[in-house]
Amino acid sequence: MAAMQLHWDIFCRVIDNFGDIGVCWRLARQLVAEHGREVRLWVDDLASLQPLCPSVDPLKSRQLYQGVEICLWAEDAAVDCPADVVIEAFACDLPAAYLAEMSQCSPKPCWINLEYLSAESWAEECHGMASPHPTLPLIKYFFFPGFSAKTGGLLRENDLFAKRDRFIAATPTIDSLEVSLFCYDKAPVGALLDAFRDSAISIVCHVPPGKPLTAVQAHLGGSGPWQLGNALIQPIPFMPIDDFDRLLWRCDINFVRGEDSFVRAQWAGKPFVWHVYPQDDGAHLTKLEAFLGCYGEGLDEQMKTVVRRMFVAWNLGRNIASAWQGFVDSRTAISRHTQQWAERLAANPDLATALVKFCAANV
Ligand code: TRH
Repeated sequence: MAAMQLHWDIFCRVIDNFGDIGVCWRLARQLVAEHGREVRLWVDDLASLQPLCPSVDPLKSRQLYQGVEICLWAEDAAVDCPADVVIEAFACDLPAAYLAEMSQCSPKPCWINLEYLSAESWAEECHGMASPHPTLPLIKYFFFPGFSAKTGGLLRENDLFAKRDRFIAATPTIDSLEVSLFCYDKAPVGALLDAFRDSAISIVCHVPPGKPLTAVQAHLGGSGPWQLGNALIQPIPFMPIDDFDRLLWRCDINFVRGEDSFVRAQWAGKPFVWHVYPQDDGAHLTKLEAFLGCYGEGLDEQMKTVVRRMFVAWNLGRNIASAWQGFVDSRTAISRHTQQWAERLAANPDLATALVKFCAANV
């Protein structure tokens, strides 16, 4: 029986937005809470973690929070004694000195490259692939999150559904349709707001700060809140990460983006619309189609078309009014399907558990 790999280092280089750090924070916290690991989370930009975890002090180079040792990954940071498992998040490149030290360890640390989430089939083919370092006696393994048992699965805390269901049961509903709007600035927000304005049902739309609110303000002017016909467009503050889950659980329809909020909306079991992180070469549209292909399983052809039209309209910026009308008219059926989808996904091991098992098998 391999010795328990107690010490884990997670390295996170924040590219932009919040998803990189959101994913790494969730993983670090879960490894501590559910797997008894001692985790150091090395982050090059603590200011990006602070909005998600307000108790984190962005000026402290080392701090312990929720059992995780949060370390500022400054270029000259002395990253001492490599851990038993080293997670290089999103191919962020480990510090050269740390890599050299890893090569001196015996046994060698298990070195994981945690990849971005994709529903594309190549993620299954590449999941678990070993890549020997060109000059050092080290092997890096590619670990792909995903929606099937042939991948590393998705981040999911073991009490997530119970917490969700308790919250929903205890939260009074309002007469209006509650919508959360978390998107990139290139989303066709103006067209969506026009559709909300013309809506026969009353809507409350919650708009977080940053790119979503900027896009709303560009269309409506001023700083809000705004009453557009039956729709109240309500700016909200950026929430701590667990409060954001509760927003997704409370709303009837969630517009989400990137990777982490995209996954959390699926766990919420409510209709959601995904704004894919835009890529210049259009690769994000391939990611979108791949996801629609697997999420659509179990939906009848008419519903598949309704969902696809909404996702494509939102990502391509056209036909929003008609796509929205079809989507909102079908929200009950889509909600039922999304709950079943979440249950299906939860039948796979969660990503943290899959990682622990993979690393134990690749000491
Ligand atoms: O912020 P994002 O656009 O992050 C993106 C994606 O991760 C993308 O895959 C990556 O390539 C790019 O960064 C560099 O979207 P995402 O992934 O949803 O991450 C947002 C995080 O912010 C998520 O963990 C939820 C959290 N959040 C809060 O905690 N509170 C809030 O109020 C809001 C709006 C978000």
